[in-house]
Amino acid sequence: MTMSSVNKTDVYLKRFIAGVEKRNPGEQEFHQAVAEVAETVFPYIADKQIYHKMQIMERMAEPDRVIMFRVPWTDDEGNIRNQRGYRVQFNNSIGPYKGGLRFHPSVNLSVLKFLGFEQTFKNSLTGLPMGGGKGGSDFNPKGKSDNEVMRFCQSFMTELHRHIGENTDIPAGDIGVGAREIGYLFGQYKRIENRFVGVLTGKGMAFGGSKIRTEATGYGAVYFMQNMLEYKGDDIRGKTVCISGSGNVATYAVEKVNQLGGKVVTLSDSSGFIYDPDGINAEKLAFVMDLKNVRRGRISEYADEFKGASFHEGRPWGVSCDIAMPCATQNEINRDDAENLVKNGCIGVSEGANMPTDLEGIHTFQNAGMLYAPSKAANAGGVAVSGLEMSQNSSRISWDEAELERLLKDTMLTIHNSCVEYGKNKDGVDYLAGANIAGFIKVADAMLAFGHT
Ligand code: NDP
Ligand code: 2IT
Repeated sequence: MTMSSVNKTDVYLKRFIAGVEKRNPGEQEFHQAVAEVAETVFPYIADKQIYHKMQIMERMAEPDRVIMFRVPWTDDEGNIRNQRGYRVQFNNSIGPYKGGLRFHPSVNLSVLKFLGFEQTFKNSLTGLPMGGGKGGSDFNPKGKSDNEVMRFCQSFMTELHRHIGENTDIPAGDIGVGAREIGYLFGQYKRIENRFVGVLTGKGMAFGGSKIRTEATGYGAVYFMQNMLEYKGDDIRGKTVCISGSGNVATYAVEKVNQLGGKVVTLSDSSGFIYDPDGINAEKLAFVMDLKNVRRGRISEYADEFKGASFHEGRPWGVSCDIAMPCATQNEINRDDAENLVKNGCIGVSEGANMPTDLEGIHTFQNAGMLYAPSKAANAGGVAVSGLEMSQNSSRISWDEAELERLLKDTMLTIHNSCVEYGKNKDGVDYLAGANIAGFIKVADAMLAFGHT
């Protein structure tokens, strides 16, 4: 690119971001996600006038539709409670809307639009025919009884059912939505519609679920890290890993790191983190899974249970490690956290959570020459196996575990190689640019084919 084309790209980019900010006032997370993609896609399309003429990025930054609804439910004391439910159907250019549901008090339109936008690119990277969507509620499952969670899920689905379908929009889990919630949601869909179809993924094995789906996001994020290391002639074996979160993604990331010969020394939740210099082995991991999934307790209990482990307030990024895997939530690594990781010798980051690193944190990693795997590539294993669950449901078959794990592993390698193809430069691989551009091309070309839609 010449100097003047660089300047022109910069002008277009700034104008585009300013437009997004103006049209979506106050939606900080959404602005952040769009800016992160635009910073790498605008230079790529600088000399491809058709994408500008057809306003592709402008249209991609606008959800197809947003559905917002009231979710009344009754708590165990008989009080009527009221929550807000959402489904953001972001883009169905390459397949039906697909993406998780999040139940967390922080859920709002900005958060779900950022997640739906990201999901569109992520799903494109998987190579499967899935568009992007996301939904959820500000309902807080923490401290609620099973019956309260059930009544909430039933009320939520009583509205959502009319907007989704196995060929229209297929939700799944995310923060606060796991096996228990998917069971209640699926049961209510089936009851209202009187149809047994694969309208949700992450289902239980007794009613159409897929093997490996529960493990897929965490496993996939570790495979992605292994792929980046192998590309440089290195390996995860013997590496010390800091992981945040202690939910679905974090716990299965621990399991795969252990299988590949690494050592995980931290886990966290919203109260703080535990540090275990001896490593979180299979026995300790089984304790964490029972604690989080069955007893629904706090990660601090780990430090009471295992000698040598300690609990600390805050986030785990001050602990010295070779590899960091944020697997809790968005914006959990800022510039200070990133600088700490670099200073302590961390060489690679694989994002299990969605957008866990803010823009300054990302630039810090990139300037330090670290291996940085953005979430839309690193955590795509979860939705990829969801896509395989959809295939199994529609053909009424179920594949075995070995086959699904092979497919997951192959998918993560294919995504890695797409990032290399579009992100390779003189200094190595810019995985962020590679993921954004590779994800963009397929969706953009489908939109071009549709004309002015
Ligand atoms: P879970 O609900 O199973 O676990 C979430 C974990 O993150 C908990 O330990 C939780 O702690 C912690 N956490 C949540 N919010 C915050 C917060 N605001 N501050 C600090 N800690 C927090 O969710 P998942 O493991 O499914 O999801 C984790 C991340 O991975 C999310 O970003 C999600 O979008 C992403 N993801 C999930 C996929 C999946 O298949 N499940 C697929 C791809 C991405 P606490 O209990 O204290 O709230
Ligand atoms: O962010 C994600 O990719 C998910 N929460 C999983 C979505 C899915 O449809 O499996």
